[in-house]
Amino acid sequence: METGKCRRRGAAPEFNEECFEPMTESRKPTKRADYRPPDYLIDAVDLDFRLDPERTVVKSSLSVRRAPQTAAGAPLTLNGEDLELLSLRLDGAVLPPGRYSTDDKTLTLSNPPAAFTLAVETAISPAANTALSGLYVSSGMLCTQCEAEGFRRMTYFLDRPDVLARYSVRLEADRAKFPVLLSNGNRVGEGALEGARHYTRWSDPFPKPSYLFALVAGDLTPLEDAFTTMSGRKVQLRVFVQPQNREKCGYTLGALKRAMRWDEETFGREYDLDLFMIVAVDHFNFGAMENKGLNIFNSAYVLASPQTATDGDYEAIEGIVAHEYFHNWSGNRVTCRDWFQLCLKEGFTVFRDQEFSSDMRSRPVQRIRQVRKLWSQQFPEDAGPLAHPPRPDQYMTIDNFYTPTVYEKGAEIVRMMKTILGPEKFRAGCDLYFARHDGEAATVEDLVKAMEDAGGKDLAQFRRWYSDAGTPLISVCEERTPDGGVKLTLRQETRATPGQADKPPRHIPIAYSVIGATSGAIRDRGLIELRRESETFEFAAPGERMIVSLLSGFSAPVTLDRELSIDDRLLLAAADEDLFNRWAQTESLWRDLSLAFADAKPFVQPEAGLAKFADTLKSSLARSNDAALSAELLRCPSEADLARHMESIDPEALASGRRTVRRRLALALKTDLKAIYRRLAVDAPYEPTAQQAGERALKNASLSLLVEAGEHQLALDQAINASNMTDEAAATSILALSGSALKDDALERFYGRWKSDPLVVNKWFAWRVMAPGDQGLAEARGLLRHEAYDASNPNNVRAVLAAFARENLEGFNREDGAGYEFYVEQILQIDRRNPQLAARLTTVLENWRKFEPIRRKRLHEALERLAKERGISNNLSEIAGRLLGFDA
Ligand code: B3K
Ligand code: ZN
Repeated sequence: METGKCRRRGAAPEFNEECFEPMTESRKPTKRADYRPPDYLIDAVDLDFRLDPERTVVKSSLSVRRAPQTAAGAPLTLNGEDLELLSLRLDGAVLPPGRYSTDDKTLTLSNPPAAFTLAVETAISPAANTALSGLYVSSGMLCTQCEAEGFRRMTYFLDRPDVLARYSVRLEADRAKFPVLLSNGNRVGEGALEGARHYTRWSDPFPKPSYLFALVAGDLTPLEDAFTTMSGRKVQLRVFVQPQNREKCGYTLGALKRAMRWDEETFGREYDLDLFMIVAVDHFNFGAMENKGLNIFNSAYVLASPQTATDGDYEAIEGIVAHEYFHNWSGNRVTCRDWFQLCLKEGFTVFRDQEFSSDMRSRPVQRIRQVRKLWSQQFPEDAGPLAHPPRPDQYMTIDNFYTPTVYEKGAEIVRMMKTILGPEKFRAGCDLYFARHDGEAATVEDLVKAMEDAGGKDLAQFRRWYSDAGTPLISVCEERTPDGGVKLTLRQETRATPGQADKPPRHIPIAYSVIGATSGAIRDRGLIELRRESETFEFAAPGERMIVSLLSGFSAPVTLDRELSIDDRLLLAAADEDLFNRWAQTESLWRDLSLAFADAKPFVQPEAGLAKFADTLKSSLARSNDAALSAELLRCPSEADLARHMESIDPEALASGRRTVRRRLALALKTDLKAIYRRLAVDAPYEPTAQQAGERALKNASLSLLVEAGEHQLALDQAINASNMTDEAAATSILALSGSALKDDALERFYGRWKSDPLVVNKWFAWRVMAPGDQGLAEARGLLRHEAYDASNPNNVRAVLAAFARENLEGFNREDGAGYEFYVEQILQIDRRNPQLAARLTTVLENWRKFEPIRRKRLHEALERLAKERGISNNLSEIAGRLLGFDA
């Protein structure tokens, strides 16, 4: 029995609130508290696009009316950026210059009537739009991205999510270059025009905010299917891709149909238009976009064939297709009142796509992947200078708030509400929310209120999850009671984050089970609802010593600080009924042993611990009947994952500690791993099923350790003979990252084979920059000049620069600071073309204060250089300022 003392952590760290945001007269943050409903409403919009990559003319006719609360004569201010204003008419009459004014961000009508039609004509240049926001060119096609504030880059508008209008759209373009012309809703007309041009007309019956508008023009081919909804309506489904890719979108179409059926069965949500379209584009700032009826996707999340996509790619496609489709209700039918409520649509929709993937695949393995992502992306954000509440209070640039906190923690908050209410009441809460707010722009508060009303539970304290930043730390103190039971004292504490010094206690659901230490039998299970700063819970003893397993299924996004003996940890790793917790114990042993061998964390008798851990892994593998789960058990956390647990990051020590533990365990398990590898190496025809994917994952996890134990040739043979991309990519990347003498051979073969497929080449770029030792920088520099590298494509930029900075801990964080200098140079160049991408790349440096002093100093210098550069974008300046401003 552990009898650790109930400890209190040190005082909250100091922070300088004034430094949170570098503020000047001209740059003031937008604040949530300043929200006011719009002064004017726009009921209908008629848009007419004369499309041309060099100069597109946009005619817009807006039916405007004064909002009930607005005083007569109040000015109307529309948003607009980078626009050439050609004409402006009010109720048909040209507006004289004295009746309106413009600046670089707005157009203001000084004294408009109560209701009127405003006709605006603007010109824009899609070809010059390198920011990929608004209307731009990608591989010869024209496409839009309007969320969050891209619509204003096409025409003047009330570009805010609480202005919902009905859109009708006419698109006109050269027929040969742009044979397909698409927009939201239903196609209601088309025809030929003089001069080899043509047009289509679209009408969307559902009022929507401008961020959900979309258009696409290009030479595209659809893959088509149909879906009959639960009420018997037939919906046409079309996935549009460039003609050469038509064979690669069948999986996407199937995933869409599965998502549509699942949302009916699980949430009672039915699709509402007669047509649903997905379009793949090559140049895209993120994964995909949920425009009403016309989702636009990064082609990396549409195109897949067994030869070119891995099991991981298929899984990502399924999840993202579902995510965007689910937005049709959680985001489109019920949208956000303002961008501070982003988490309302994103957190809820991530939760919905996570549940979908869990139903399609292994639920425990999906939970492991979700939590691993949370740990690697959201926990560091919460622990550093970019920490912010899931519902932020202010922003300089909303683009910078599409964060792991809004998405992943947002999903965890919805999951906790389900855990607290139970599945039936949670579903009733969702139904109530959709029924109450259909067709409206809602708030986070509206969702919680619906849960409260339907669930009959007070969630007042729970709301702090939305308003407070930071990850609660729960210290666990255990004592034996006189009658042999266990008394657990749980104390919660959340450290200060930017702008939030004091953190009142939160309402935290902690699922638990009680396990007999000798028998391994489950004695009890239930849910603790921790509400106070410190609370004690007692568990009766049914005859043998018990271990209480806490946080089953990772029931809350918190960190546990708990001392358990190695034997108790191994018992939980072997016997916990909760498979997530079984994995979590296993992963924590991989981690703590690696840190021990890196001299970064004490471990009682690490040699003995390693030997016992090897035995537990062997028996877990022997007993498991879930191959995907076994693969997860064999995975040592990455160097970046381990670094998060170091007081002062020393990349070389970490790499060496991790390598030692992997090698020692690989040698101890070699016979078992070989047997697994041989058993699973049978080459069945490839299917992207969860079952087959799990088996390939286990085979390749075994291969990875076998290479660590010296079996390099096995990997090269697999790379050469593989009949699918999963096995080929796994073998090639294992060699590339191992530093094996066979690595160059494997990488050369791979490129030679796939150089004509840009999506596959992105994988190869990432492996090259992840080269072990100090080769990464030279590789990254070289690849920026590579024949296959397109600096205007964010997928390429991420595959080289983000992979280098995020995944190559040793190579990027060289002691001489050359990695940082290179990275900052690149960010500054990218910022001139694409500020969203530049700012996103900069967030990789959020953990700069966690490094040992020499690297920390160099990182500080690099960040200061960024922040001081003249003329950088607001996006970049906000991130650089926040990184430098807060000392966590
Ligand atoms: N809603 C989009 C993200 C838009 C990002 C804008 N900077 C995709 C998604 O989350 O579904
Ligand atoms: Zn989303």
